Amino acid sequence: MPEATHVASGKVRELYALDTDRLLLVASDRISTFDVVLPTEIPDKGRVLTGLSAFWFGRTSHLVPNHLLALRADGRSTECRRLEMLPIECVVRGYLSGSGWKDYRATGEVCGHRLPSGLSESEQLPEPIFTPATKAQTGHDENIDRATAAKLVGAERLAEVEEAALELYALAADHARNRGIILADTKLEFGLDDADRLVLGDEAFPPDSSRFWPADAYAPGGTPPSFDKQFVRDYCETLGWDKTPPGPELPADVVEGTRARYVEAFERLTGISFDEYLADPDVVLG
Ligand code: Q0Z
Repeated sequence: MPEATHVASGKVRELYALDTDRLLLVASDRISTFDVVLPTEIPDKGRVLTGLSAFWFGRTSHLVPNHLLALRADGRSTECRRLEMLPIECVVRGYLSGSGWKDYRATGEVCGHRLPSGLSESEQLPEPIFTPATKAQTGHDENIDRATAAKLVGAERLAEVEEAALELYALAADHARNRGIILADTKLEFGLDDADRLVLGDEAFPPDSSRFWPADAYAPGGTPPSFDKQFVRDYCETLGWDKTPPGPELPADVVEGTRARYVEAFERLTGISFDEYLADPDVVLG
């Protein structure tokens, strides 16, 4: 891609600079499970994630402006405004899972939120909570309390970010729930534009940075199946793999089943056929 300079690689995405003000985010078809990128790709996964993100950017810009400038015809690349990213991950949790469940079990709190006693794993919280985390360069993000987050971004900015993140989550979780999907939690990233205005960046509610659970299989007191990755996880569990790199190749039926789940998530959440998206990605922008 001669018109762009590569600036960063994520586990499953690449970031390029188009010029001083614009970046290109490219979502690959790579998939990770148990934090390991597998050698087998899921066809169209990057397009599903890009299309879903763009769908949410289009439907939330009245709440918070976002970095999206344009979708490319390949359906997997997003041109976006270059921001000065805030040094925290903005996690919102409506359900008690992952590191939230771990912290709650150990302390009764998550990021300084004291929660009712006796909650089960994956239980819905009385109300969604904002649980910021540090951005770890390697390894896992670490949950932090409000005072630590305020040191990183300032108390005023933190209050603004918390309000924005909670509003975004409420909108997306309500929309998803009406389509049979529980959005258990999500990780958002914000940045500042050249006038220091708060802007939503990176991705918005793709299954890679949110927990999606099928509502019809949900029950508290365990780990509900993941809407998108459950076939991959189940297959990996049959292998006795120790979850350290390299990960296993996936057989064709696991690839096909997983692709179908991604496409189903896209179609349920957007109400748009995935074929329509492939023909013209801008259909998700409404
Ligand atoms: C996003 C990331 C990826 C590796 C930087 N609008 C923006 N302005 C400035 N920086 C970013 C964005 Cl989105 C930005 N990342 C995350 C994405 C590969 C890392 F595709 N890093």
